[in-house]
Amino acid sequence: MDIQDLADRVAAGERRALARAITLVESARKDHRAQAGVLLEALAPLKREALRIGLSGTPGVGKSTFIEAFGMFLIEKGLKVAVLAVDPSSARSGGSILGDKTRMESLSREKNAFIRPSPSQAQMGGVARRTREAVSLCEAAGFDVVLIETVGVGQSETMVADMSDLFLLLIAPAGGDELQGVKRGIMEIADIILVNKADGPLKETAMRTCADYAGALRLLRKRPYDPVHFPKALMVSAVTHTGLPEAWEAMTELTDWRRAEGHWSTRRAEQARHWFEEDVRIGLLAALEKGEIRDRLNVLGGQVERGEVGASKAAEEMISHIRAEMS
Ligand SMILES: Nc1nc2c(ncn2[C@@H]2O[C@H](COP(=O)(O)OP(=O)(O)OP(=O)(O)O)[C@@H](O)[C@H]2O)c(=O)[nH]1
Ligand SMILES: [Mg+2]
Repeated sequence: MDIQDLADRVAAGERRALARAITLVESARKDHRAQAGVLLEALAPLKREALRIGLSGTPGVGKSTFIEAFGMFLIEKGLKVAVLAVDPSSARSGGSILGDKTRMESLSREKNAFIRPSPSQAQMGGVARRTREAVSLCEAAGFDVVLIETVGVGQSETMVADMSDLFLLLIAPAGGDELQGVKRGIMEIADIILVNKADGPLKETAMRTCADYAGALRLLRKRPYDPVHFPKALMVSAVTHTGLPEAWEAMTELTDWRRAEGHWSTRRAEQARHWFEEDVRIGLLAALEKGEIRDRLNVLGGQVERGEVGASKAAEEMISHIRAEMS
């Protein structure tokens, strides 16, 4: 494969080249990893930046429908929109991809849109790296907005928030006790909560739900990277498109403020550092599973099992062994 040619075509915004490039960064094969590295290095000097928007919400809340509507809204504003899905749980079957095809029908036909479904079954570490690289590729290809969608399970929300400039949480209208169903940790990372399905008979419930969340957000500790009135809760309807301009306005207001106050670049720098350390950690953990080190772990593990040596003592010995191996 000619990597420089692929880089040139990605840089020219060719969607087929972008799809191929993402397939390359998704591959775990050693030679592909090396090529992916060359590709990303070749594109880095472009220094193109998109607005990275993380989007989460439980199954059925309307993520796909919202992305279709909001994506089209952005495209009508003249923006280029990429959509990446992250689903490390493999909880969803192939059915939802089929569902997405019908739910993102207009968007998938747009030449200024690019939609990429989630790579199948992988652990969080691998998913994070691949998604970050896919985001970089979309930026290099000249997309203005990259939407990173995740279903609300496990650690995936924190992971997506840690690679986004803006994190949206989509909520369905529901009675009061539902509020407790949303984990506090998720509330704390949300920049904007969107109560979806604020239409038809659900509208009144949506209004109450929105007020409940607005109240809950006010009770959270103030974050230094938020202007007044943020984080906030808004109502939208992915079906009738109500509230989409207001939601976009809120996103723009927040990101403009963060840029002006220096939080945007600080946050990106911190995120880059976080992912660097995370990759080192993942690499070290992977090294534990290989060759001589794995053998040693097994031997010491057996001794611990048989009560021949204490767990802490064995761990100390293991770590000194690894240190000696590395120096
Ligand atoms: N009334 C109403 N229904 C909506 C709205 N948005 C989505 N729905 C409906 O809610 C259902 C689920 O929508 P999806 O967009 O597939 O939800 P999702 O969050 O992508 O679901 P998963 O992919 O399974 O996680 C569909 O029947 C949609 O038509 C909305 O704004 N109003
Ligand atoms: Mg969906």
